[in-house]
Amino acid sequence: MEASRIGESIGFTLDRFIKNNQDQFQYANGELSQLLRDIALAAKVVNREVNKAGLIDIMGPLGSQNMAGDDQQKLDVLANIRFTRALKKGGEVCALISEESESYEDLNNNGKYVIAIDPLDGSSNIDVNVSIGTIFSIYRRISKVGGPIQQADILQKGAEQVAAGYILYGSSTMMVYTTGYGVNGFTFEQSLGEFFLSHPDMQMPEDGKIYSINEGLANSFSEPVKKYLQDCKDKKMTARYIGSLVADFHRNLLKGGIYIYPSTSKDPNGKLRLMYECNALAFIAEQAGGVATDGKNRIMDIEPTALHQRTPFFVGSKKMVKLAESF
Ligand code: AHM
Ligand code: MG
Repeated sequence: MEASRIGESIGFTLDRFIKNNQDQFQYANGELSQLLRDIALAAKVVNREVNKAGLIDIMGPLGSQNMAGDDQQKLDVLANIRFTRALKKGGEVCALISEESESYEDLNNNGKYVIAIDPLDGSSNIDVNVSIGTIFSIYRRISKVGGPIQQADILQKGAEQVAAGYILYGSSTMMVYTTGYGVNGFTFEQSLGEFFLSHPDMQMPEDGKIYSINEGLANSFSEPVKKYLQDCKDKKMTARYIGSLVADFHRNLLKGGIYIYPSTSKDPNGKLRLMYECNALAFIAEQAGGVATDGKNRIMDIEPTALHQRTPFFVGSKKMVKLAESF
């Protein structure tokens, strides 16, 4: 180690960062901060489970399916249990919407927040040691605290999010979140068991060279999407597709790029879920200077009508998404 680095500060912990920035939040009385800390704690537990995958019997399919008909993996179910438990104990959340459950779950009638979460996205990558992620959106409850949950609490559009983020279980584990004042990224330091601020005020490059899409499905894309892809090839852009939304998004956030999951002839609304996959990433993208649309409309302006509603998704660097839209 260089002499000048001896005694160097190891930086801000997530906890301290949340506390220091609490006043930015218009209803600042510590509850949203506590909620973010609960999420971080559950993330540490899930991170531990993800790292153990392969050593103990937690990989592979559970033999059941979630409501969308996807095969549930053991780790999906485990992550759902971990996040639900942490948020229930924390007490700040009245209702939890999860990819893993058909209906929302009542957690605490006195909670002021509603959360929509995909506890472990990219399940097909679990067994092969490829990055996976957790995605979350947080809303303020609309109905009176203490009373029953209303439909209006649950089906809020993305523009109403008060915070959103993701955890990426990758070559290192990161938590990236926004409360509407920019985007900050924290890297997990295993030996200390803490997230540290590693990526302050993240900005998505205005333009980029990476396009991320499952091109194996190209025959079933619409003509404009096919033309846009041809344009990417004509410009000799770089194709990168992990098939793990958080990882693909995170790379494009850092390097500049576009992620597309368009409508296909089989799935006219694409594959991704508005409430717990697209809205959170749209909020983060916009806060970092990027754009998120369904090809025509801003993702965060879509009024949800169902918990598990799907939407085509175009997200990434501003110029790239605008160009894709122009096709
Ligand atoms: P999941 O919620 O069942 O894990 O599916 C979502 C995942 C995303 O992470 C990823 O971007 C996409 O599905 C990949 O889909 P495909 O295999 O059709 O390309
Ligand atoms: Mg998912």
